[in-house]
Amino acid sequence: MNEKIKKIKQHAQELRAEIELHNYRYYVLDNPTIPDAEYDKLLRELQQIEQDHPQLITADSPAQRVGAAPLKAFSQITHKIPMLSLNNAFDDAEVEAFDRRVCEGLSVDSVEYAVEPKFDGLAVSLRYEDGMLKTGATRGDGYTGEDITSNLKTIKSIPLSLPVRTPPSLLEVRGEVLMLKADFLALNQRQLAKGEKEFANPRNAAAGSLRQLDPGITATRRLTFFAYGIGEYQNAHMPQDKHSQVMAYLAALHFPVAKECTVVTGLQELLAYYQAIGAQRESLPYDIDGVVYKVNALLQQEQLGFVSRAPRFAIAHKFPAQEAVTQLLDIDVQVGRTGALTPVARLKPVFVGGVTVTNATLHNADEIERKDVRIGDTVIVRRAGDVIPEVVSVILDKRPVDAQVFAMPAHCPVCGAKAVRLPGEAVSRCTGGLFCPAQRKQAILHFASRRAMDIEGLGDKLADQMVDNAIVRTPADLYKLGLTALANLERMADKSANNILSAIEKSKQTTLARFIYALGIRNVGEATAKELAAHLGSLDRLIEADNERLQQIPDIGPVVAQSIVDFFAEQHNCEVIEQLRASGVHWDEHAGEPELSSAAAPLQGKTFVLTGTLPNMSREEAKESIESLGGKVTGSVSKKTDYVVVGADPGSKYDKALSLGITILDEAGLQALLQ
Ligand code: I6G
Repeated sequence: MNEKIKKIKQHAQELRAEIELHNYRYYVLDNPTIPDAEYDKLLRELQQIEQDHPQLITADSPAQRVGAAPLKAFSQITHKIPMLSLNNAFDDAEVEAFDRRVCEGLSVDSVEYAVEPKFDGLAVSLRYEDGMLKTGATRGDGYTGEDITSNLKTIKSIPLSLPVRTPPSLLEVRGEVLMLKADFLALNQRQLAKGEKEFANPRNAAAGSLRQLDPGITATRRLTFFAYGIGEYQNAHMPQDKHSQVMAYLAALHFPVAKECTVVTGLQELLAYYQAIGAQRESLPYDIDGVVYKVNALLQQEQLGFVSRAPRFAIAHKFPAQEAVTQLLDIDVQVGRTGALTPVARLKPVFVGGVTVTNATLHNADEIERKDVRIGDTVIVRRAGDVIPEVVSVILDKRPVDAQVFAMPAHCPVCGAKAVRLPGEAVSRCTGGLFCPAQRKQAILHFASRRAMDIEGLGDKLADQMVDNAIVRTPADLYKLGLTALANLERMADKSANNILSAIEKSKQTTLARFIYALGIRNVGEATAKELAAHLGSLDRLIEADNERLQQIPDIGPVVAQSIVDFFAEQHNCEVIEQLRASGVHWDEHAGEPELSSAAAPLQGKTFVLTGTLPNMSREEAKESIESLGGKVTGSVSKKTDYVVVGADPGSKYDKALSLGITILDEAGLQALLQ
């Protein structure tokens, strides 16, 4: 090789290392350090070199992630260590039984578990030989899967080679391939734009993308990988004590590991983790269908062993299914607080997302048309978390011949006022304003709701009666109510009327943020109300603020600003506010959030050492968080160290911590502890 080629080879190698590091920062740490254009420049330069000098191409070159030729069929790969399935638990009692079996099997009272979200994706195995990604396979039947190496190589969060000088001679990494919710929505938009069929959910989209014979197609679909464990390995510096340490080892090798992985002890902490992840489920960037619990100590895992095709040391605790099939019996139209007319599907009752659902939103006329929903259809209904159930799609094969097409009414079904659909808006609105009883009821319900003025006991039945009997027309009327007027309502005894009056009285003492939210200004939700209160500090400043001033507040754009200006320009709204203030509704204009008590120092006496780069927190942030709860951060590991927090590329402190058996935390573990 002449000198010039040697230099080019060296430069190509540097480019590869640099590009893979940027891939890691972008796709795994979610913390890019260069602009996209700069990254593209590096990749183009490498592509050019490899095009000009094909003899310099390496198997782990990021320029070769895309470009493998389409296959005729997938070949088979045998998993030497089978990819088993997990047993499922569908309720707390089944988890309790699992924990009891584990404790009895180990003759202990309580067990430490490594816990993680269960991704709704596809299990795969990645085989690295001498540090290079050689093959990647689907789980298949657990013993034999399909060789999808070229497709997996297009996933940029999967390392093509291991970033260590002396890699294991063999390492199989197991994990799940999935599509992030945001990438799924973007893909479906592209599918629609091309006139192609949308995918039903991120899992189907990920499965469809991974099973492409042409890796060029897979490369256009943004897939993500998360490691959950290992298979075969040889000559690896593999931690031998705990599963959580194995996960930290994989994170140090640049494999994506879910931030939510952590360690808990005993049944109560398992169930608390399930609740905590369940509460976050909707806001997570990926779909999950449960959580996984694994006995953390590897020796204990071995002791427990396997039963038929599943480990005894692990279980998946599943969330209730979020989708179900039922029949659409009719479509009604509901009138919302802002007059929006929403078509609502009346359904044959169906159990989904943990409750029986009888109604589901159809959003608006465009959505009904796009999904081609007709009365009488068999439909898929989705209820995710606290989100209103919705009709996702129609099973066309099951459409009866007499299924009826639905048309939005031209008039408000409650007050009869004209319904209009403004240009650019997806919804029709009732033009009746607060003369429309439906809008009045909704305004009062919103005003009284828990996150607004929190008037306990004022639910939809009572709001209906108050409006129908004309004893309440605006929220201000609530504070003028007397016992007789309330007690005269149907099914309202003196005692419950008194309770409502006390709740109304109690609500007079509120906060500015709650009051702003309670007003029901269009486009002003709870978070925006908090921003407005924090930045303006007084209601009068909010009333006086013009569009320009409002837009100086973070997260407030022209649409929200205009809604606020329009709201206060309406004389009627200002009168209601004055009446509310005159009735004694008040708040401390400059009160901030309550300070944390200085006694809250749960990490008092605990010593931490930080090593490596954490995915989301800087070292300073991690140190500050630990110290704010009373913990101490030191620079070296000793027997006195309680926790070593390990990020990517950890130093010798990590090895020392392993040798001393000190608890290793990754960033998610630290976050859990801080919480
Ligand atoms: O932690 C895990 C997540 C998902 C798993 C797992 C899984 O299958 C889709 N499967 C096994 C066998 C184990 N852990 C041990």
